[in-house]
Amino acid sequence: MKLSKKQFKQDFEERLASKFATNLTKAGHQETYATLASVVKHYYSSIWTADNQYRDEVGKKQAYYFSIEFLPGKLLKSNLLNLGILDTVRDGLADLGIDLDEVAKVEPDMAIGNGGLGRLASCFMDSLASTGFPANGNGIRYRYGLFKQKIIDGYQVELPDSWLDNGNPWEVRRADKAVEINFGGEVWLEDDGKGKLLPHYKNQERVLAVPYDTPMIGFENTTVNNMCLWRSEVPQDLDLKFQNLDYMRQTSMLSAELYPDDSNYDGRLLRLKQEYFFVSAGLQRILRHYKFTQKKDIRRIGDYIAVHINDTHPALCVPEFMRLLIDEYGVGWNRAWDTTVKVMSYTNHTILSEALEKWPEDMVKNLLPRLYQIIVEIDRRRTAELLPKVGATLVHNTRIIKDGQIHMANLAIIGSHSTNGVAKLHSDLLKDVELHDFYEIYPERFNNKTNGIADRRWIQISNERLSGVLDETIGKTWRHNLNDLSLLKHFKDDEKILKQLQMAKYDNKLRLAALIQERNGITVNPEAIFDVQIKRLHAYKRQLLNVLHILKLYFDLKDEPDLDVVPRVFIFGAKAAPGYHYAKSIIKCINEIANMINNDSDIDDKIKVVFLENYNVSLAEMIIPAANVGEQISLASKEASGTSNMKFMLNGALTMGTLDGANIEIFEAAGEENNFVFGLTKDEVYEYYRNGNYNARDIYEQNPIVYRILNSFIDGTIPNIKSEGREIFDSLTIYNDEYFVLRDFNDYVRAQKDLENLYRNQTAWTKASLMNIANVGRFSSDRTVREYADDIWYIKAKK
Ligand code: TH1
Repeated sequence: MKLSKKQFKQDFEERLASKFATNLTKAGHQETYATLASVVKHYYSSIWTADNQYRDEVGKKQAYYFSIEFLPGKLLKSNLLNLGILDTVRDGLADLGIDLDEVAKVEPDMAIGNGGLGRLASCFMDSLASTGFPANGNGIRYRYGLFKQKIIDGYQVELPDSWLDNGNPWEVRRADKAVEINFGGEVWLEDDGKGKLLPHYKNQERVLAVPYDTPMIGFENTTVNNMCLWRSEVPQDLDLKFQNLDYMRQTSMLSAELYPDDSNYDGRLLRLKQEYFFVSAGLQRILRHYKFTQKKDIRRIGDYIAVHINDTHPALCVPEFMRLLIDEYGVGWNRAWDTTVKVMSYTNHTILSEALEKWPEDMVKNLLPRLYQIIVEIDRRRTAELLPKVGATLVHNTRIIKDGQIHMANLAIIGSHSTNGVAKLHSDLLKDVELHDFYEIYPERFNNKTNGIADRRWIQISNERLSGVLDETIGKTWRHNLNDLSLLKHFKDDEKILKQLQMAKYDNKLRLAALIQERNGITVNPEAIFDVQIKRLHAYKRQLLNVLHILKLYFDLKDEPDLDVVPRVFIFGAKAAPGYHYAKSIIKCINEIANMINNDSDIDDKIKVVFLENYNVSLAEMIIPAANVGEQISLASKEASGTSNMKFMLNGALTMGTLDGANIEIFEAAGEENNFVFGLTKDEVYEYYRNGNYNARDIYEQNPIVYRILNSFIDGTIPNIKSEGREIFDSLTIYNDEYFVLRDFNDYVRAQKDLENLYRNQTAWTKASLMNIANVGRFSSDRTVREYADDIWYIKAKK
């Protein structure tokens, strides 16, 4: 949009006066932020309304991304950037004596997601709008987002994330578009006199779902999509007998909190209720909107909408869409089924068995009696149809209802036309191993969509310093098309450019060093290697491998204080699921090891270990631009994709990584020689599984370095750990090291040595860094969403 600085300053001052009855000299940070957001909202609202109007008139197909998590972070700067007014507003505020960066800090992170899965959904929201696709989000407006993490005495303590306390300037409550959701009770079918069976209900629990819409603004275009988040409330016309506090409490619980689980399955009833709640609400709104705006035959809805099931959490889309079509819109079973399969598509994000959702049959039957009937019928018809075609074994292995459980992945695959994994390796594993039986039956449904990241947020907003260097070197077209970063290759031997890249990195390191000083009271050397591992704490991600290497360096230096090492700062950020005891023990150990090393005068600043508390999107935006190395060290086959690996690459960090998830494609694109590859391959891991011959205890007993490091967890070397050290020791030596940490240790140490040697040659290092930036283009989520649009949703971009 067009906006002059003068106009902006006038709008801002007027709004400050009308909204808060104050002025520039008296306004506090909250007032300044709320005023700015309100002005920005005014700027985009006409574009938003116009785009909605256009869609209703043109009636093109739209996609709906159903996700139980979104993780947008802060919206102020990204809205400014996408509207094309970031610089104008920054300058205008500066004239008024206000620092935009300070104002931006006031906005709480929107953290209604746990990690990669939720962040991916938000990257897609940004990219879908920015590439002009009509595609909207659908989720839950949790009153409390992902918990805030405090580290107290080395332990993780969880505090509530009450992010809505000061209001949310971006959302619009649409009470007129509320829908009703029903749970429990009894259902029976009665003939309607015309030979059709219609359901009748008794004693259902009624809940009102109220939508809150947040605009997803495209980058310098006219597309504004909608992220619709549902809040649960008590219906206004509720029977008096239900109007009690308990009912109120129950109802508001539904959208009260995000499950702080990252890929660990937690089978609580409330979670199932949440899943049905946002699925039913979203589908009801879509169908109503279609009826209202298109006035076309409901049986053609498959030509106008696509619904995406992001992991299995929204898999109830399949039976709920069937229910709505059949019971509410009078469509026959066969037509409804064909439409459902055409409309739905599903992404699998993990093969970890503990994350595969299964619900007890009785639970579904009691909570969602009509859906249960429909699921049984889907299962029955499919079994009858396929038995003669593919035989009993395949049918049995792929049934939706098995062993008294509803298998949500099976429901999603069977009820949709597309199942995709999130990186090549992961998609291959789905086809060849994990979902092989489904692949035999429906080979045409399987495909890969390698994840991507919203590059605008992960460089233009978070790394202005590097963005500036790029503008001066290769022009600005990369801001619109990330593939243009390949122009940088021409400068790989240009010493002036390499120097500038180094200086940008150094400045970002200074900025992070100041933050570390402020938050942790640790002084770090900005010349040191900034070696970063930031992600959820999970055994398969192997933060422990990183820790063992740190301990090795520490003992080496204790033995030989004059050892010639390149100084390193090891930086961690990680939240553990509150119920994940082992992960919490690892956090405690990292913090105690940090204390031990940081306070050891023998070590000086050769090694520093920093655990930054409350890792979230905003903190990632501070850390990643300053990283020299990103640790992506999961056991091969376990990390479906990973996405922080792509953010590090974009910001010129080198990857220390295994051949897992999207790392493989990163190494392919940027060159193995410009990164550090180590560890078992997926095939070697599966070979161990087949033979059952992994023996961690042998490694512990036979490798004196490993022996000494592991003993330090239990012999008092690391102060202030008790049971935590023992737990970790036992997990590796007695319980046979589930994720092969010890097996990969030697090769990891070797790769770390290579890394250190390369860093000694700053020119060679920076060249490798440049090659990572120059080859990152395909990891833009603009590319990913185009593939979804072309191959799965069949939607077209505006133009
Ligand atoms: C993550 C995967 O672990 C990660 O590898 C991938 O990059 C990311 O999804 C995006 O595709 C997952 N997060 C969750 C969260 C829940 C359940 C399963 C997964 S898989 C709650």
